Amino acid sequence: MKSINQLSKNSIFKFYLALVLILVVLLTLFSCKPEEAKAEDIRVESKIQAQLTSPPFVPAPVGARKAANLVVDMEIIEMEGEMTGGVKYVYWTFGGTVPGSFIRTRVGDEVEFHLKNHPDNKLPHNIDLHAVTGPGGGAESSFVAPGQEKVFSFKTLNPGLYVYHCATAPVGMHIANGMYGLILVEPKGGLPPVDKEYYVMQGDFYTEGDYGKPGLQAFSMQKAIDEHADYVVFNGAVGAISGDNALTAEVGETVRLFVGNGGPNLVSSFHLIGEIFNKVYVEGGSMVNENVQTTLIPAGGAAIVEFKVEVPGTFILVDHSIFRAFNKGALGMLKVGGDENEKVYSGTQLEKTYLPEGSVIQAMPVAEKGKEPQNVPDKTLAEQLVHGKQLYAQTCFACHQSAGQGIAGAFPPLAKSDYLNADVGRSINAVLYGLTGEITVNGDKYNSVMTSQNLTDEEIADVMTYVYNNWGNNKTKVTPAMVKEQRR
Ligand code: HEC
Ligand SMILES: [Cu+2]
Repeated sequence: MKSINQLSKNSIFKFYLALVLILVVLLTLFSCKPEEAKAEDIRVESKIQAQLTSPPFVPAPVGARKAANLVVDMEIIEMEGEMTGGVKYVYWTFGGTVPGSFIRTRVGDEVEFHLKNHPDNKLPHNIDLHAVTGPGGGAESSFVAPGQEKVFSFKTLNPGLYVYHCATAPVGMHIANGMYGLILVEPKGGLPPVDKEYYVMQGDFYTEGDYGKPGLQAFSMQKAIDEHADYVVFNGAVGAISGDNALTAEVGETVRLFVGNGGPNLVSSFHLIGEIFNKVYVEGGSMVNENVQTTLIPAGGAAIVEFKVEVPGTFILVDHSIFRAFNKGALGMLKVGGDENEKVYSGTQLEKTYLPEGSVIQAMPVAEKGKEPQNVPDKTLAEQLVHGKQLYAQTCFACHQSAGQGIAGAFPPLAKSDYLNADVGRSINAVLYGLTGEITVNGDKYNSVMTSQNLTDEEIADVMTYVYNNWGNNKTKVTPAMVKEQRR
């Protein structure tokens, strides 16, 4: 029989043995680690030319590619472009687009950056890449005059999605004119494969004329300082990714959006109406959040969002600071094709009148206002135009926009609208009772919903007269009697 003393000696021995074993295992584990070299020590074996793409497209994934010496050729171009129908703006660009060309790298790449300032440009520029570890993110080494080229190199140390921008004084002005874009640093082995990838970047613009004021619009330094944006847009212009330019996908596909915010001032509450982000790489870094409705993208920041599309339809990208979406342009579209899936979404199943028990209200109370005394003399055209302009700003502006130009793919134009000019009764009807279903305006198809506008006969007459007597329309004078005739 063992004594108690012997027993405890035995277990103490076993305890020490176990401790030593654990230490040995840990040591061997750590000594195997050097394979995961520090990013700065990753060796590059080959030299390759980077493929750059214009938004909304991105270069092919890096996949299993080894770290390389990656040559980026970026050309700065100052050029006139269109902000929205009839509104021109002089953009300063990296690669001829806003946002600038997308750069796709992987951790450990040695990027050899060639920054070229086109000889026709008027100003010097440079580039600050948030993916760079070094003074100014490259800005100091890349300052380049028109007709010159600068070359500098950097090693990509941290995986993530990064903003780049010009940082030449006045910095705010260079960014406000469109000098920003995204550079992606993929982790070793690449990001998980998906079916579709797109590049979207928000920016705010400040013009001398207010939203929609036609003509070549100069940059307004004062509005920029006051942070009073006239335009807040995705990919540099109103409608850049809507209508015919919408992003596309098919039911069942997984979509990844690389979303940046160039600012210069505003942060984006990025949201996709009718979808939930399955994954968000928060702030473009390594932390992944799941099941997100709206993600905040700081000025000078980015996020990667991923989602699977389950049902067909048009999904609207917005900055959920929502006046920016409907009044300043921050609206894009993802059109998803494929078969309906009623398990996920039914569509309207029933539509009928809702009459609460005991209710005596049979019609909208405002409809009563349609019964106006007939002895009121009609207003003059001038009076109608003044009142109509006011009504337009209150009721129609949000969708049809300040100069009746509409928003491509979402709200049809009232300016020079063939639909409007062809049939005044039909147009009055649209305002009285709303309009749904497919219509064609100036050759473009719209299939959306305009709600009825709850206006009196006189108000409809005035606002329609205003619309008909502006923006190249046929100058019809609409009277309250004409509106009354359309009431059913
Ligand atoms: C909430 C957004 C919204 C508001 C507010 C709105 N509309 Fe519309 N409007 C639409 C949409 C969407 C259509 C297209 C409907 C469709 O696709 O069938 C449309 C169509 C029209 C059309 C026929 C198409 C065309 O372009 O000629 C007229 C005319 C019109 N609206 C006038 C007005 C007037 C006048 C007002 C203000 C009193 C107004 N709308 C307010 C969204 C709106
Ligand atoms: Cu610049």
